Formats: sequence, C-alpha cells, structure tokens
Amino acid sequence: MERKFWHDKIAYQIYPKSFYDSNGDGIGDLKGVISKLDYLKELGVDIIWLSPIYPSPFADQGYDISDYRNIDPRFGTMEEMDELLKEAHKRGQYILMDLVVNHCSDEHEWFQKAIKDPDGRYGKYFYIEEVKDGKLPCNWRSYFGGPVWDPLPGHSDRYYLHVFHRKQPDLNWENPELREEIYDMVNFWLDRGLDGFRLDAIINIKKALPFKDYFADRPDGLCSIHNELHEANGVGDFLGELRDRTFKPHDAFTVGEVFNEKEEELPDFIGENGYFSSMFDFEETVFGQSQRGWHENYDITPDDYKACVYKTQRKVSDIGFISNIIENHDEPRGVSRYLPGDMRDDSGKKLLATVYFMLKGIPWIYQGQELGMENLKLSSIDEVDDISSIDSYKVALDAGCSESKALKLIEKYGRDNARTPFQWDDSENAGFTAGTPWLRINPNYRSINLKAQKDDPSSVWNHYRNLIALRKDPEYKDIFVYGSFTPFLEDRHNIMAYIREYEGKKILVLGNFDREEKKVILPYTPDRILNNNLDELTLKGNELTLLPSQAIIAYVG
Ligand code: TEU
Ligand code: CA
Repeated sequence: MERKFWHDKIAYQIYPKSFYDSNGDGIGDLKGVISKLDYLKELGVDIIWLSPIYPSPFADQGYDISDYRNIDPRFGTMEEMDELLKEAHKRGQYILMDLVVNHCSDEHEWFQKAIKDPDGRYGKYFYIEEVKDGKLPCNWRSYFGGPVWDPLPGHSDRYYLHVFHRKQPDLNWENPELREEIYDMVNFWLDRGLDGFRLDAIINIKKALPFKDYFADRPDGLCSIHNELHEANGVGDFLGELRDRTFKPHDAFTVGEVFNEKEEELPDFIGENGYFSSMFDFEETVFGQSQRGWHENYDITPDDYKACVYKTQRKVSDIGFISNIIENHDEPRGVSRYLPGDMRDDSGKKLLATVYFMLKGIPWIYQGQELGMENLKLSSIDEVDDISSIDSYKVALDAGCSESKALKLIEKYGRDNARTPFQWDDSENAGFTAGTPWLRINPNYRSINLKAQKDDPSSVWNHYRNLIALRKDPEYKDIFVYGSFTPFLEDRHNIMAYIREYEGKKILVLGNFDREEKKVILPYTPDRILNNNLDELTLKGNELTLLPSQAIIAYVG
C-alpha cells in the first residue's frame, strides 16, 4: 500500500458554534478556534474538521448553506479563515471544511432564481416536479419528518424535493452544469489552502429515479428514505468525477459521511484510488435504530458494540482506512451510549477510549469527548434546539408515548447532547463565553471541565493524551497504523480483546466491560504493558486478571 501523509494522523471534529466564543456573543467562532490550536496541538491532534461555517439561515445549524464561498459573519471573516489555515499549517495541522452538497439552503441564490424561473437554468439545479390533483411524485419521508416534497413558493402546481428539512432543497447531481458549479467551488477552497473536506450526506446525492412510492412504514403513509437509497445505483459515477476534478489534483484528505453503502463497493470508496481517503464507521451508531421512531429503538450492549466494531474491522481489513468514532454532532455522547449505566465513571470512559482508539483506522475525537462529556438532562421540550429531536418527540407522542417518556428519548438520542458548549473550566458558562451561550451548558461542567483535568495525571483527558502519544511513538507507530487486526477471546461475554500485528511485532488490547473481574489467558506473554487505565495489574506470565472497567495495552516484541 502506498503510504499517504494522513495514514498516521489523529483527527478531531470541532462544532464551531459550541467550541470557543471569542467576542461574548454566545456563539463560538473562528477566532475562538485559532486561539485553541495550541490546546489541540498539546493533545496531539493533527487533522481538524470544522462543521459548517458558511453563511446560513441556520435552519439546520449551518447544514443549510446560502453561500458556498464565504464565512458566516457570526463565525468570522474570510481573512480569519485564511489566518486559521496559516496558523494551523504553522503547527503542522490540517483543516477540513464540511462539504454539504446534497442540498443547499432555500435562501441560496440558485434556489431563489429557480423560484423566479423554474424552467430556466437554475430550476434544473433542483428536483422540481409538476403536481396534479395534489398527488406527490413519491411518498418518501424526509429525515426531519413530513413528505420530501413542498410547494415551490409562488407556484402552487410545482413541488421541490428536500430529503432533509424544507429549507434544504436537494441539488440535482444529474445535471452536469450543477456538478461543474460544485467542482469549481471545491477547487476554490482547495486553491486557497484548505486541506480537505468531510462530505456530508454524500450517499444521498444519487436518487432512485424515476420517483416512485414504497410501502408506507408509519401511520403518516410515508416511507423511510432508506428504501430509495437501497435502489439508487451509480453514485460512484458522481463521486469518481468529483475526486478526479478536485480532491486528487490537490492531494486533499477527505472523509465521507457514508451510510447505506453496498458492501461490495467498499474498495471503490476507500480502496486504492477510492472516492475518499476515508469514511466513518457507523455500524454501532445505527445499531438498534428503528425506522418507526426512537421509541422503538433498542439499547446496545457491550457485546453488541464489540460485534459491530469487529464487523467493520473485518470488512475493511486492508482495503483502506476507516474512521473510528464514538460520537459526533448528530449523536449522543459515546460514554452515555456505549457504557452500561453504572460504568459511566472515569474508569469506564477510559476503557471505552482505549478499545476504540487502538483499532485499525483513523481515530477521531469529537470535541469534549476527551473530557468525558456526557449527555444532557432535560426538564422540558422547550429546552431543545435540534430540529431532528423536535420531530422525533412528536413522532413518539403520536405513537402513544407520554410526554415524560418522549423527553427521555430525546435525552437519550437527541443531537443537542453533543452540541452543548465545550467545558473549558468551572467558571460561569464553563469558560465558553463571556455572554449568554446559544445553547444551555451541561450543568455538570463544575466537575467535568478541561481545567480540572489537565494537571491531573489520572484524568480522562490525560488518558486520551497518552493514547495519542502511544499511537505516535516511533517504536509502535507502524503496528497501530499498518498492523493487522485479529480478535481473540471473541466469545467471552463483556470482554473486548484484539491483536494488532505488524512484521511480527504485536500489540494486545483488552477491555473488561463487566462488573466482575475476569481471568483471561493471553495468546502471548507480554514483554511490557504500554497502558493501563487502573493502578492495579495482576499479570502472571500470560495469565491476566482484568478488574471491572479495566483496559490494558500490552506489547509483545
Ligand atoms: O447527517 C446526515 C444524516 O444522514 C442523518 O442520518 C443524521 O444523522 C440525522 O439527521 C440525525 O438525526 C448530516 C449532518 O451530519 C447533519 O447534521 C445534517 O443535519 C444533515 O446531514 C443534513 O445536512
Ligand atoms: Ca462569537
């Protein structure tokens, strides 16, 4: 495999609105990010993905872009973006922007022009259909609830497609003129010095055409988008063209948000000359998810978690580099989701960190994860900002859930959990802003914050820092980056154990998700222990006793 500059990197996602506010307006901004580059450097972060910072009406927190070639004034200016690139590069760091091209905002000038003249050039940038007798072109349900079709303003007989929010009209990738606009825009940023992109909802750019109905799966008579995604073929033609015209000539790093890919297509996506450098593993993210709504989801146990992760590791094997996460801005906090209730303490958080961080692939940290930030408790739906949560709340009520039950579901799955501001210290507003934060701060910031953790060698933060340092240690680096992945003790309940191996050198990673201690026989006798999340260690030859919540990394030379 040809070695690439990004293979051995540690990546980090910033949700700019909630990272650090430099001017007291309650909204995180680019100056805030610039001022924290040294912090990220200290942690060991190389690649930084910024969720959208383009001008936007914020119907979906910036994932509805009204101008692809600018910065929203709430986040800063173009000059500050250039400064961010310069400052990051100075520190050997790379910056990625979010590329949201399945849809734009209804306030984007393309859509505004399409409204004026649906038959003209810009009408063809979108999916606009004539509607007779109120019969919609298809019965797909948008991700945020309701039909994917809404009337085109000023044209009662024409409807436009939006698979997400009504303010996010889908762009028509079948139209070569639209594709040219996108490539131009992508090159505009790469020419400016940007290092790459995270590709939002990228699988959605190909639609199963012509539009047709599928079986309704809820009382609303609509069906999940998954039906059409499953039938949509040929996204690769668009993605290959996008790669060749933009990413490839710039040697850009790209990571796809890819759901519902077809397994046999994996080499096309992330293999040699794949569409993307990498893509996220969502196997455990979607586990237990019901198309009927959050009230029908079921919980993930440590054994399920292990099975999901191993499935991906085996599938990807040496095809390419998967991106491993435990959370992002769309998901609840990983520690609140994957750890059983009574294991959500510092030891449990470090355990989860260890077992996912040493997997094959690129480890990603979502802001605040390195502190062990947790889900947010709610007392009323009025406290919720996220449009997806608000819709899911209604779905739960319609399905007969009580208000308190529905609210519990939002606490468990809602997107605000990850979007509460970063907890820098224990001062007012967690040191995030001198003003009023745009979203409520998690009240646990008095105990969970960076300031309290930085100088405490046994903190979750220092555990992450140690894991990063270990992955970068020249003695072990090749094992972590290029080593094979082989599970062992796979059938042992609540034990996650695997071997990373490169040129005969091995690293064993073990974690105990059980409340009881577990005796295990290791396949090799370790030469040394590289990391232990607890103070104790009971190892005699190759007999190891793992305490509850214990995670060990061992080296066999
Ligand atoms: O998410 C795409 C996505 O497919 C959804 O499954 C998302 O996880 C779901 O809406 C959560 O309820 C991306 C972005 O990450 C998300 O923040 C945006 O809302 C969405 O695209 C639209 O741009
Ligand atoms: Ca600000």
